[in-house]
Amino acid sequence: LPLFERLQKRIIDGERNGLEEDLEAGMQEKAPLAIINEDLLGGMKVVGDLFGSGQMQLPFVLQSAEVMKAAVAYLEPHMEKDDSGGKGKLLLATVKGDVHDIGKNLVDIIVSNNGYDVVNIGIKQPINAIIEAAEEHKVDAIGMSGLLVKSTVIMKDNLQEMNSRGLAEKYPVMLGGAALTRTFVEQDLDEVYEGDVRYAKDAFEGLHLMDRLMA
Ligand code: B1M
Repeated sequence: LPLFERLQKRIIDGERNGLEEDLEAGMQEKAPLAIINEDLLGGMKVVGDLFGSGQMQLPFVLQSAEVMKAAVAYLEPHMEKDDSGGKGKLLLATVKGDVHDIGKNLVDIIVSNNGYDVVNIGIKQPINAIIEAAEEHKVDAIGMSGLLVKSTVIMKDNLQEMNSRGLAEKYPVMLGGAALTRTFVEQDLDEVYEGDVRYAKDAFEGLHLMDRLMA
């Protein structure tokens, strides 16, 4: 197989042997971010489709996710970056009950490589932990990720909790993850939250949102 098709197939098959060599060769031809966006994410999409249609079992999805993470970790140090920080601070968490973190971690990489400080508190984070970390680190905005349909309900509860604690004015919120839609966030949840709540369809939109918020 040609190099970039092979890289994509590695994600689908969860095949890690030889991954670094292929990524090295790939970086001779294009930027690390282009490899992620054009090749690796396509592989994850195939995995999602196969799993969703019952053609792939969960342990294999996990293997694919691990190869994806290893690939991103290998490419990350080679990315162009302004990691000086100081443009603003974003808290990132995957919401309670949800373990999906590949997308959240991509947002972390893109936003922190572009001059922001990111406090990434990980997966399965209840709203108390999110608020506590936001207050402790004095962040400018809160980002919540979730891929499960039930996570969209949790996000709504979280926004209500922030309203009731009087934190809505203080924290603009950015939401992302495959189960959300722009309409759900920017119309339905916008009516719930007393502060500013926005949808980011991908990591770059997350960065642009931060740029607008901090302008
Ligand atoms: Co799960 N899973 N999974 N899974 N998994 C999905 C989400 C699913 C859609 C698959 C499917 O059925 N086709 C489905 C959800 C269905 C639903 O809720 N209706 C599903 C399911 C059912 C489950 C389990 C329940 C399976 C089970 O146990 N029976 C279980 C849930 C466990 C839990 O959370 N409690 C589960 C487990 C797993 C693994 C552990 C095996 C693994 C996760 C590994 C990990 O993340 N460390 C996994 C994976 C890999 C997937 C799929 C295949 C791929 C997700 C992914 O990483 N995509 C996924 C299929 C799909 O999404 N269509 C699926 C690549 C990633 C870059 O995309 O995260 O969407 P994404 O991020 C994007 C944007 O959404 C955005 O930016 C990124 C791109 O730049 N974005 C943000 C994301 N967060 C953002 C935050 C922002 C801004 C933008 O600001 C804050």
